[in-house]
Amino acid sequence: MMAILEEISTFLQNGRAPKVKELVQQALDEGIDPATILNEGLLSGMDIIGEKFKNNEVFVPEVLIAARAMNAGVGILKPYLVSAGVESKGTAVIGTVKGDLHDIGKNLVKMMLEGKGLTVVDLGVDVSAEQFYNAAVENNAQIVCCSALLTTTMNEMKNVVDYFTEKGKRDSVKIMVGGAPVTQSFCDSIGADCYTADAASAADAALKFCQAC
Ligand code: B1M
Repeated sequence: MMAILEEISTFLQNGRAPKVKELVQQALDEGIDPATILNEGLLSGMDIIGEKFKNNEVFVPEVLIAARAMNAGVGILKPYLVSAGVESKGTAVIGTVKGDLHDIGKNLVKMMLEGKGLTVVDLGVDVSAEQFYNAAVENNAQIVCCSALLTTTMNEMKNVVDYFTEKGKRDSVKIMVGGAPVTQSFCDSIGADCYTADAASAADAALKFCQAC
């Protein structure tokens, strides 16, 4: 791996947001591809923190400051990853499901959707089925994107699907699901429309749905 990407990963793990920003900018100036900086610098650092968190080598405060550094780095990359579409190709509502506060992956999905020219209504974290439903109706959205990072909260996605069914609106939106514990078979079992493993594939799938509308 290139030295600067390793440095980005290390400073991210140490939660050094200003240094991460500076290095991401430097990597861009050196002509390194933004997706490479994201995957091999920022996300690789976050992966290492995740492993350490799992093994009780670091704890919530360290993970939080690493997440803050991650967001700072993504902020610098955003204009390079998102080429603003002139005309909106469709509308998506996005959020992290009820009980779940993880938003880094959700923010990446949002960014990639915007990069494909979709209008995105971001409901943030801890979003209930009713909030997803109300926002979809108010904004006339074609797509609802649910993110979950916990095995305990992913089941909330079933409530989202069921809520749209109860309200008689299930056929007018595509419900997309994703996040680390989510799988294709889970998606099938709750009756959602689409599972994708990463943010870029989510954006591709969302665009296809909008084009088919
Ligand atoms: Co938490 N956490 N966390 N955490 N955290 C995990 C998820 C965990 C796997 C860590 C571990 O034990 N190894 C574990 C979950 C275990 C499980 O359920 N199986 C865990 C736990 C247990 C917890 C707490 C319960 C800890 C505690 O308090 N005891 C607590 C829960 C709080 C809550 O939500 N109610 C908690 C808290 C936190 C912090 C607040 C400290 C912080 C979140 C900060 C924030 O998001 N602003 C945090 C973090 C950062 C993590 C890890 C380290 C990193 C998550 C992350 O951002 N990854 C994580 C360990 C890990 O994943 N390695 C962990 C990077 C991000 C880009 O990936 O979100 O997966 P991800 O998104 C990917 C794909 O999944 C996909 O696209 C992205 C990549 O392109 N994707 C979609 C995501 N959403 C999608 C939607 C789509 C399609 C694709 O379509 C709609």
